[in-house]
Amino acid sequence: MLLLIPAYNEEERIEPTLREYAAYFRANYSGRFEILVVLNGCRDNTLAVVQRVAKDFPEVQVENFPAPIGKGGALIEGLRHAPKVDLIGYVDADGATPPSAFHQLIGHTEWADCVIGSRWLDGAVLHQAQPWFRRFTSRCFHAIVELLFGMGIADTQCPAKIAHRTAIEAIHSHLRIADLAFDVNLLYSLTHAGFKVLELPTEWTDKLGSKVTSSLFRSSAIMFFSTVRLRLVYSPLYERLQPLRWIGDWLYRALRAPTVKRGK
Ligand SMILES: Nc1nc2c(ncn2[C@@H]2O[C@H](COP(=O)(O)OP(=O)(O)O)[C@@H](O)[C@H]2O)c(=O)[nH]1
Ligand SMILES: [Mg+2]
Repeated sequence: MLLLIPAYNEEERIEPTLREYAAYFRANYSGRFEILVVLNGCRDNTLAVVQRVAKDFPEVQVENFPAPIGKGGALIEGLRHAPKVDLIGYVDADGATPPSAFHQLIGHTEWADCVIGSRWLDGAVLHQAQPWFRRFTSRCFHAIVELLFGMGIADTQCPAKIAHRTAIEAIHSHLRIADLAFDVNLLYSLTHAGFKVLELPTEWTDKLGSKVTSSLFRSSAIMFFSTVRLRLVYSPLYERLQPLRWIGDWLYRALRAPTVKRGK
């Protein structure tokens, strides 16, 4: 199993998360797991912090991309390692998902191609919920995603996800959202290709220091545009919309949004 942890300026939050995950999975999944932290453009000391932890836990590795590839971009890079492992997943660097909750998701991978944690299903345990305005924007985003894609997933954005290698390999070339709407891209590409996604209630502790909450308006606008763009990419109209592509490119530049190099 390979666990990816995207991290951006996380020197304050990542160390306990890494140590907890490494110790937990060494005890419960010995010899069969690795952690890969994927950094990009950090302006703090995250890299040195991760390297310090890696000295104690050789299961921890790090990849550092200098370019601003975003959380989605970092995960797209990390998921390139899928062919080397049986299961591949990701969690946030701040420890919002405890390792035992992630382990529970792994326990259900026999029943689906991808298993995802949910904060919005009955049975979810929220030790500390997100602030009310975050939950409000999250529900608005959910309504848009449901309207555009109708996947019937209550929480596309919970960053606790694990999938079989085969599923990721099959859809990797369809991953093109570099920002925080990456999860919608992943889930829609999987379900569209006929893979089964199982959503299960999980455990969650909202952590202080969120970068999303501190730039909520810009992040939400970027996520909205990316979701609409994804809908267009998967629509028969897409080829005919090519002459209008500059509008999208302009919007992403104006919002300083991360983008992925596109094949076509
Ligand atoms: N590699 C990378 N990771 C990012 C970027 N932006 C956010 N992240 C990571 O994404 C995760 C979620 O960020 P966080 O601010 O905790 O968001 P929240 O929990 O949704 O409020 C953390 O692990 C961040 O370090 C980015 O631009 N690049
Ligand atoms: Mg967080």
